[in-house]
Formats: sequence, C-alpha cells, structure tokens
Amino acid sequence: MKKILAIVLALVLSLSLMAVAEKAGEGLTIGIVYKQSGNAYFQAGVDGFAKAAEELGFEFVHDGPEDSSNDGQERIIRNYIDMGVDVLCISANDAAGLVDVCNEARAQGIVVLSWDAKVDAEGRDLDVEPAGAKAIGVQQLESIAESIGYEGQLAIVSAGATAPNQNLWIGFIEEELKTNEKYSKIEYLGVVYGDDDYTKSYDVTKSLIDKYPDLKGLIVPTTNGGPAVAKCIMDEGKVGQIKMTGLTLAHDMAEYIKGGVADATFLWSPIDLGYVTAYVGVAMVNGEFKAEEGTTIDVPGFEGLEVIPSDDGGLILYLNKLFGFTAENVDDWIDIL
Ligand code: RAM
Repeated sequence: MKKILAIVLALVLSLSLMAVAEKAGEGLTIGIVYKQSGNAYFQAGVDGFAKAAEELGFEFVHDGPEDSSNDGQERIIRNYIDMGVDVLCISANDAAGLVDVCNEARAQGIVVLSWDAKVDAEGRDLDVEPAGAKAIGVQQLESIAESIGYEGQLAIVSAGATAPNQNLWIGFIEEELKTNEKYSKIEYLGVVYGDDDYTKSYDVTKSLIDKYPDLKGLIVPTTNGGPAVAKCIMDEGKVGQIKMTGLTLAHDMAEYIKGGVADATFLWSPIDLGYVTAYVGVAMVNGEFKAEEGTTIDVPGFEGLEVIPSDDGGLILYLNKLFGFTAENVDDWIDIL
C-alpha cells in the first residue's frame, strides 16, 4: 500500500512539475519602465504584459516617473537591477539618456528591450515598435492635409522635447512637408511641447491659437496631448476652423471626434505592444529566440514577426497594425482602447 502511495505521489509530483515546466516564463521577472505614471496608454501596455504573464507564468513590476524625466527612469531601472529582474522593457523619455544604465544591466545578463520609445541602439538588445516611424508620421500628415484642403498653417503639439518616438515621427513629417509637392501650400509653423501633460498641452495650444489667428491644422502625436488640444479647440470656439489629428486613445477622444474637432485620429494597440514585447523578452532569456537580423518569432496572434535593421544601426521588430478612429467607428473602439 505504501509503495502504491509513493508511486502515486511521485506521479502527481512529476505531472505538476511538467505543468510548471510548460510555462516558459515561470521563475522570470520582467521590469517594465514607461515614460510617466498615470498615462492610460501605458496602463493599456501593462494590460498586455499582464495577459502574457497569465499565459507564460512570469512575474512583472512596472513603474514610470511622475515627471517624465530621464533621471526618474534611471532610478527605476537601477532599482529593478537590484531586484534581480531578468528582462527590462523600457519606453524611454530620452533615447541616449538611458544607454549607460542599460549597458550596466546587460553586463549583468539582463535582456534589455525598448518598446514604444527606443533606447539608442548601443544600449539595447532590441526595439519593439508598433510600425515604421515613416508610416506613422506620414499617416498623420496626410490625414490633416486632407482635413484642411492641403493648404494653410499647420503646427505640431508634441510630447517631451527629447521623446524618441515623437521626434522620429516628426522628422518624417517635416521631411515630407519639405519634399512632397502636394504639401507645398501648407505653411508649417513648427513644434510646441506639452510634455505629455494635460494642462501644459492645453496651455501651449491656447498660445498657438492666440498667436496664429489663421491656424488651420494641428498634429498631436501623443495620447496625453490629444484630448487636451481637442478641448482647447472647443473652448476657444474654433471647431470647423481648426482641425486636428494625431495618435490618440479612442475612449478619451470619442466626444471630440464626433464633435468635429478631428476627422480621424490613429493608434495601434498598446495592449498588443506590451503583449508581444513580453513574449520576445521571455523567449530571449530562455535562448529560444535571438535578436539577430532575419530571425523570426511566433507570438500568439502575431506569427512570423521578423527582426530587421533599424535606421539607428540597431535592431527593431514591428507589429505593423495601425488603426484609424472616425465619427463612424470610434464608438466601436471605446471599450477596447
Ligand atoms: C503617449 C506617449 C507614448 C506614445 C503615445 C502615442 O502616450 O508619448 O510614448 O506612443 O502617446
């Protein structure tokens, strides 16, 4: 009887060990760092990590500085290194500013991924992005150009002045404005920075409206800035005269899109972005996937994602799914994004 019991116990134990072993992330910890706390976009990103954690069994911690600073992010990263995380997933406020601390982490065997906003090539193993920067930039430019009839004054209300992702998109927007004949009647006024802060984004928009009475278009490539700019256009009684577009969540822009402030805004799924980044990180720690040009990874729902060289000399991986929100479809999105 004792023997049978021992065999049964051994069987149960090995079965449960097998169940544990089946989860690729078991025993691993991911440290997620984002640009700032309190940003609904990054909360959605964390939801994506959480979904992956359920499937893969890893633990995760997440944080971002209140003030969107590079120093604040560096402190969080050091804390995560001390905690002994296995993977760092960083959306940077300053692409160059985190290179040193990231290389300290890599020297200790931590996999360093950037997601959403890159860490410079020399400080990361791989950058995971929603889509190519040119596609994201030009999509917004073409949309606002169409809204304003391809002529008139246009400005950009961005996030922080050093924000890596916004600056890349803006670079491509500016290049198109200079070189593409179809935008030659657009008078480009330049960029102002709302620092991903609602009040500051509102205030800089108000200053632009006061300074340029003929202003026709605004591009707002930040989810925190979008609703602040839209509210300002409404409060100033400029609906119809000034149009905006940008990268926004659906739920906090729906009333403005339906109210005519924007014909269309765009975004990818930050949930998917977090989800895929987590899968990539776990596969890299386990040695199942190497960040090398041409390697591919299968993530549930995202098969065959390929590592390609990026413009900054590093490596990048794209999800390549961009969505547009209009008065017709925005209500279908508000419970999702
Ligand atoms: C803000 C952040 C983020 C950016 C989105 C579009 O939430 O700046 O980095 O990707 O907007």
